[in-house]
Amino acid sequence: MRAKVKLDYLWLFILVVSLVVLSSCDGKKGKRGRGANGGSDQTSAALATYVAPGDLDEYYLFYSGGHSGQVFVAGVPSMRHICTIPVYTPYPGTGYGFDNESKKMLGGYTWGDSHHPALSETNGDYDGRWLFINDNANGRVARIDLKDFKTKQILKIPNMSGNHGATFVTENTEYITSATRMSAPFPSGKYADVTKYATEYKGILVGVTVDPKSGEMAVGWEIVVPPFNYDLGDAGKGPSADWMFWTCYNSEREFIEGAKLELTASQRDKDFIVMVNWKEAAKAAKSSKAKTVNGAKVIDPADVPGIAYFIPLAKSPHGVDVAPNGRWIIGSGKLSPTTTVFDFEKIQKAISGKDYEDTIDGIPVLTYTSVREAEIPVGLGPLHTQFDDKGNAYTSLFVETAVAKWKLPPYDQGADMNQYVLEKIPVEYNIGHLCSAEGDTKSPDGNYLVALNKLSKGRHLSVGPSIPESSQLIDIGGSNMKLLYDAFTEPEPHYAQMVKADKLNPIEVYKKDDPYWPKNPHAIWTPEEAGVKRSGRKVEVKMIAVRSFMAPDVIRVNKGDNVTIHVTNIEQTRDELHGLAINDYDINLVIDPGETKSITFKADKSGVFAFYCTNFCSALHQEMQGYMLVKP
Ligand code: K7E
Ligand code: CUA
Repeated sequence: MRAKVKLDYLWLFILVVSLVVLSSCDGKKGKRGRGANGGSDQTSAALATYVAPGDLDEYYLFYSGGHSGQVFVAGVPSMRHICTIPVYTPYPGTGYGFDNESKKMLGGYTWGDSHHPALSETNGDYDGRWLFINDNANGRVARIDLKDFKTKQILKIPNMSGNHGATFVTENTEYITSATRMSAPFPSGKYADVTKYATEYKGILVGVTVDPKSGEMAVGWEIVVPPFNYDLGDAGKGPSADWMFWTCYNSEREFIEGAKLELTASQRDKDFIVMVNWKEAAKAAKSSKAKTVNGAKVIDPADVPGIAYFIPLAKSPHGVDVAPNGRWIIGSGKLSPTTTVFDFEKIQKAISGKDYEDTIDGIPVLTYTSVREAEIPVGLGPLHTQFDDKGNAYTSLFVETAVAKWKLPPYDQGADMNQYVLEKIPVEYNIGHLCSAEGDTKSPDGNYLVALNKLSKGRHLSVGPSIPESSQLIDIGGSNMKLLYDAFTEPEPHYAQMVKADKLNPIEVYKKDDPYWPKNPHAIWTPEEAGVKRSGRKVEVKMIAVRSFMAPDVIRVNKGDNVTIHVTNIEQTRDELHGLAINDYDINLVIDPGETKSITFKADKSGVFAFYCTNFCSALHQEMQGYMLVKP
């Protein structure tokens, strides 16, 4: 059976325009540089981004690394890359994924697909404590501690298939959001053919709780929803603080083999935003209405009236973004040339008046015309929206390859909405997300905006067929948007977070006995405590590393022994890292000052294997070595 596909003209038009735009990106090398901007503009742009040697940037920019599974950190306005934080992927540079603890955290996976970083918030403002990020491929969320810029927890969410609608935090980091982009048979592990898609496949919306002290994440509740594709999310603020919002497409609830989802999922004029009251969900999870499935408290919204609602939105939406005041909810249907503003006050009125146009699987659909404030003709391919401090919004236009600046409500009665689209700036090329300074808080700074572009053709020296992603820094502080700088990253930033640098307070070393960090039971601080202990076939080594030796420097084991080495770097000086590499054993630990790391392995190759410090630590760094003797 084939789907009856209604290819409307707008859809065709957008497809054609997008192909034209994509193909015309080629070969415009350097044109914007000298031609369009002019000399004096270039000088002022250069000055605006120049951070003199020894000076510091004003903001941290945390980019997601997409399928690299990492987070990239840059400074703004210089846009210089400062560090890479490995999250879902081993990273030899920091030894991540090699020691026992981080290996265990990775849970056997070698990669993840990180899309949406979210800074923790207190009272709707970034508090500089943690950064959360999702894994779209393996249904996980992770927490990075911003005291040491390291991944501290990876939580696998049960029943999750494609965790894309994550991570977005509530006003006081009570919850982070998660949602399935690809519906699947529920509960996970169940088998059902795709021919049963409409009935056996389900989506889930998830509230992940965050411990206010430790940051420890746990699955709070899961809500089973119709088999749509739940895409992007955002948490409410101010008046809408108790709610979470996600867009969804494929409300046709079809997956027809060979019929192309891009067509079958674009038949209806409208898809939806789904909104969930997380306070009500938390209550329901504790009640008899919740069932435990694969360890998660699962709620059927049909059993809990008032927990969830659908809001109709132009078809195939991508981004949903809550304005700083929490009243305007902005959704963008990527096949429509408009972005839609919903009024949370009207939403509340529609809910209390039961002003529904439909009900789907027990979830009421609010009447579109009752909750919509306005449709803004921003341009072609609207995806995501960010905000400034002057009541303006900035929407990325993928197809038009531009950023549109427009005015948030109020609007004059019956006015031509075109007048509220204030300005557009082209970007090179085909923007996905954008990120403004402090953009997800109640009080964005309104000075910088970064366009995260999908294509960068011809904007840099060629490096073969696979080229870097482009990020463009735009000044939004004046009356006109100004392009300041092109920067490049490895694949593939989706979203980013920009936070005032002085909100973060990273440590310089792990101070001995600092109560903030859990005590490592294997830490030692003197050469006297170091040594090799054997019990049966188990060998345990306690090692110290300090400029410029390792103790012990000889480890004798027998072939087939199970060996564990705990290394403590007893330095208390900043940036005095030591490494431990064991030749031919694929072992690579990197230990920060004051840190202890462990590695367990089987000595399965006999012979003599040198070990050494990998991190250049002093003039006598080369001398920091020893031998592991594996007796046949
Ligand atoms: Cu790339 Cu947010 Cu995953 Cu849009 S998403 S572009
Ligand atoms: Cu320690 Cu090099």
